Amino acid sequence: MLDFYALEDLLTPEEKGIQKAARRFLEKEALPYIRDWWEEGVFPTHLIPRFAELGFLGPTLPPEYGGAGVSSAAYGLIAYELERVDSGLRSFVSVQSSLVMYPIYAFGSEEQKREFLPKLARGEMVGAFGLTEPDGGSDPYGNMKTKARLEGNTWVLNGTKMWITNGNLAHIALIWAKDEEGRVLGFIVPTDTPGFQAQEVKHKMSLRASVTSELVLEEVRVPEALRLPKAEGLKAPLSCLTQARFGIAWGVLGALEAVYTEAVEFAKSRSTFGEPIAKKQLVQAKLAEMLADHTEGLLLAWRLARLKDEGKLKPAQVSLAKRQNVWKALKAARLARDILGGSGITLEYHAIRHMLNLETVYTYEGTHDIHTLVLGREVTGLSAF
Ligand code: TGC
Ligand code: FAD
Repeated sequence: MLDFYALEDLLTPEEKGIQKAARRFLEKEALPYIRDWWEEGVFPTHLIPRFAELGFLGPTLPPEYGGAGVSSAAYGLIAYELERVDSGLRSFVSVQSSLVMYPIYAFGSEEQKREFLPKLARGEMVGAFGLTEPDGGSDPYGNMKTKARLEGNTWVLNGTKMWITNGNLAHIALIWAKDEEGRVLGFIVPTDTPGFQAQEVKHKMSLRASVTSELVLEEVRVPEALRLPKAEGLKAPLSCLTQARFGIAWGVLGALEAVYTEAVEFAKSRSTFGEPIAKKQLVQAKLAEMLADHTEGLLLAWRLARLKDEGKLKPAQVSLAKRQNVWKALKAARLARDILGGSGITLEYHAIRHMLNLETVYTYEGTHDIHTLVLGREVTGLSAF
């Protein structure tokens, strides 16, 4: 791992082992093929059982529910290694772990936890998280048109969700909907329920090795037993986002390492005006910027992980880390693309793929500007949304 400030000294032996094992596996089974998957616009579903074997799915959950009970930093390092290959691989794991397993664990009944979590951990079941709607994702409450109406002991769901990762792969979708009083409730919806349809979004120029879908629910009937009993109000889905944003703050540093390493190697081997471009001050300034950003980002992510395990984490701290680290990674990918010159526009190199992926990461899980406003509210006490 790129580690300018010896962060490894702050990790436990277990955390270091998890990071190294993840890197070994991904270098052999994912990195050599990612360019083709991305170009073909496919997610490598054959890796799902391998992710499960390696404990990537719900790793922080207790073993009784299929997790490994590892630390938040260990989860962060898994996200880092996945996103060093591609943001699409990290997205799959983020959704399954933070946006599907976490809410079932935090807001589900004991029966729901025992029924779903072990299958999700084993990768036998894939989940999706449906919060965003076509009219706009930044204001999930104001734009939520999906309705849940109670008929006897059955909920009837109607609405449309947009940009849903894993939508066409999922066996279950967590659907957030408003009841007749406008309260936000969460439902575990088996995707083979009559009236549920997933349509894959095509022609994406970002996150191509990830499945993104529109979900349409027409009179979808779900028993009360599949409603998350402890989830009431927008706070429930937002607290899932806090988990996923934490993983993103780590993950994008993996992408930053990938583009930085590639740019350094290229700069040393490329000569203009009789000497390597690595010897030019303007190129060195760009590389120094990337290294500084990676180093700062890693320290931020590590501290965030320890605060999380100590139960002291505030959502605004996660907003700051998501905002800063994604911006740093995107900036680095653009700089790396630049250093590579014309070669930087082809998929022969990783920079442009990471750059295009990171445009999505900049937008999902709260756009850069939404996190700016979260911080603005934290500082001033005034909401500028
Ligand atoms: P607001 O009044 O601020 O909050 C409502 C209640 O929620 C609490 N809360 C949080 N709790 C936990 N974590 C957070 N991050 C929280 N943010 C707020 C808050 O304390 C309040 O609780 P209570 O007890 O008072 O009711 O709500 P608002 O309507 O003003 O909205 C605030 C805003 C704009 C920050 C929020 O809506 C927001 O985060 N918008 C961005 C939406 C977003 O990030 N969507 C992501 C969709 S999922 C996705 O993109 C997956 S990509 C996955 C992948 O492929 O990797
Ligand atoms: P909008 O909310 O319409 O925002 C458009 C622009 O307006 C942005 O620049 C935004 O910053 C700005 N803006 C909005 N409000 C304000 C304001 N108050 N002040 C200033 N500027 C503002 N969602 C899910 O629920 N589940 C998923 O699995 C999921 N996966 C995704 C995968 C991909 C590939 C993508 C692209 C998105 C995914 N999303 C998912 C949706 C994602 O969370 C939303 O795209 C995101 O929240 C932004 O919503 P929006 O696209 O509707 O943009």
